[in-house]
This record gives sequence, C-alpha cells and structure tokens, in this order.
Amino acid sequence: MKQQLEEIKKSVEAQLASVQSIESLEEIRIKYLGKKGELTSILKGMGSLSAEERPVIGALANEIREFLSGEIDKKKAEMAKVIQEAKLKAEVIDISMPGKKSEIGNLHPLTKVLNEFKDAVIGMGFQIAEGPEVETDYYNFEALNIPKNHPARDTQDSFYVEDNIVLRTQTSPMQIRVMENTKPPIRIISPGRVYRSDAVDATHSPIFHQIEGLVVDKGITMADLKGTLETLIRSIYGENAKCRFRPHHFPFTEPSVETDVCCFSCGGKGCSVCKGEGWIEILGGGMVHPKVLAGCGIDPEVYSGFAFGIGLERLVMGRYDINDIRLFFENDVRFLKQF
Ligand code: 2NL
Repeated sequence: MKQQLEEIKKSVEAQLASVQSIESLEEIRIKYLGKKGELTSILKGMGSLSAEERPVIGALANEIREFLSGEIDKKKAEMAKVIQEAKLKAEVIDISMPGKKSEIGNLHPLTKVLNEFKDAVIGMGFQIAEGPEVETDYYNFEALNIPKNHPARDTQDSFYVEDNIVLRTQTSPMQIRVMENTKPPIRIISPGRVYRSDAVDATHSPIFHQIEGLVVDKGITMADLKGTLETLIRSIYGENAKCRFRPHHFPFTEPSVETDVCCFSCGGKGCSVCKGEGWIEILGGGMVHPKVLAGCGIDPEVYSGFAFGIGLERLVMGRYDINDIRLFFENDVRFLKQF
C-alpha cells in the first residue's frame, strides 16, 4: 500500500510537469484526490490493515494528499499567472503611439463667405431676415413691381409649384414681408437659396444663393447706397478694392445701378478673369421704387430706401479663383476641404 501511495505521488508529479491547461489540471485533481479518486479509494481500503500499519499508512496518505494538493494549487497559480501575463501583453496599449485623427470637416465655402458678409453687415447695424423658399406670385413678383406680363414670370424662367406658387427667384419676398410689418428705420439683409430655370453650365445653376440688403428710413439717398456698398466690398475684397457704379434697370428700384469691382486678378489692366474688361460685375442695387414702398404701406413721400442684391456664388468664385459653379453643389470633399 505504501508503494501504491508512492507510485501515485510519482505519477501525479510527472503529470504536473507536463500539464498544459487548467482544465487538465482539474482533471488530475479529480482523478487522484477527488471523492472517487485513486488516493481516496486507497484510504477507504485501510480497514484491511493491521493496527500498527494503519496510522503509519494513514499519516503517509494524508501527507501525500496534502503535498499533491499543494502542488496542484501551486501549478494552478503559476498557470493563471502565465495566462494573465499573456492577456496583459496582448491587450497592452502603447500610450506613446500617435492618436487617430478624427476628421471634423469644415464649413462649405459658400457658408464661410456668407458668415463673413453677415459679420460685416451686423457691424453696420443690420439684422438678418430669412424667409421661405416657396413663395406666392404676389411676394415674388407683384409686390416688386414685376407685372403680370413681365418675362421674369415666364415658366421658362421660374419654377412654379402651382399657378400662384413659385420657388422664389430672389430673396426680396422676405424683405417685402419685413417692410409690411415694420415701421422704418429698417436695416436688413436676406440671404438664402433662390431658384431660376437655367441650364447648368460653368457659370449657371438653377439653384444659387443671393444676399439681398434693404435700408429704409427718412432721408436715405444714393450716397448711402454708395457708401454702404463700398464699405461692404472693401470688407470682402480688401481695403484697397476699387469699385464703380453704372446705370442699370430693375423693375423694383429707380434709379438702378450695377456695381463692378476692379479686377482682383489683374488690377484693372484686363485679363482672362475679367475677360479683358478690367472690371468684374458683382452686384445690382438702387433706390427702392416708390410703388414698392407704397405697396408695403410705407409712404414714399416720407421715407426712401435703397436695396441691393449679390450673387453669393459669384462672390465666392471671385474670392477663391473658382472657375466652375458646379463645384459648389457636387459635394466632392477634395474640393470642399480646400477652404
Ligand atoms: C440683381 C440684384 C437687386 C434688389 C435686388 C430689392 C428688394 C426690395 C425692393 C427693391 Cl424688397 N429692391 N432688391 C434691388 C436691386 C437689385 O438684385 O442683380 N437682381 C436681379
């Protein structure tokens, strides 16, 4: 029996030396030290021993049991440590590695320049008035002195939703609403998307953006229009920008002007950007037509005003030397991330 015990000890020691997993280790524990284990069954058979032998074998069996149990625990702790170390190594985070850069994008060039424009006019005491893109015939045309037979009303030029409902062709309708509801002084700009039935090419898009401005008060003259526009143009094109005012015609202003800025590419000599002209047309404006004021309930004998309209795309194209309007609407990040 003593020999049997020694053999079990040796056998377990040998197995412990080569065991590979915690599961196999537990199997060894059950096989030898478990309730139905080999060591246990030897102890159960001690009844057949003599009174002298029994305590000796009993002590030995307990000693071996304690010893093996301790060895298995030791081995288990060793293995757990190795596993833990491997896991820590696999999951290690090198905090000295460069971080992953998250792309946060940037504002669209149209938004960027519009924001600059807003800052400039807010500094001059203007408020921002945004309005609906779907308008009635009255607000888009009639109130702006564009009569029923005017070509601007043609379905060839405008997008109609229904007979009297049209996608706004300018942002003036919102300015009409403000004039109807506000006692002068009025100083507003109305920026936003407008729609015209144009075929798409490098300089035309059926959707574009306009910034219109309106000032109404007692004693407003062309001098106010010129001074305001010159200040705005310089805030966008730089302190030294030169501009000129040419007579023009709009149904909603009288007199009307078109405003050119001295070519920022050639300085006025004439080049491909200004098509040899030396000047680039950037906006239209004029004194609000007395009929338009009267239609909004503002007495043209008491008040006068000026208004202007700028195409935002054209402004941005000049500013950043962009030669195709389609680039603004294609959403190609290679283009957009340059601004
Ligand atoms: C352009 C330039 C312009 C206006 C817009 C306007 C608005 C009201 C009354 C009178 Cl409420 N005028 N806006 C004035 C002159 C020019 O836009 O090239 N438009 C076709």
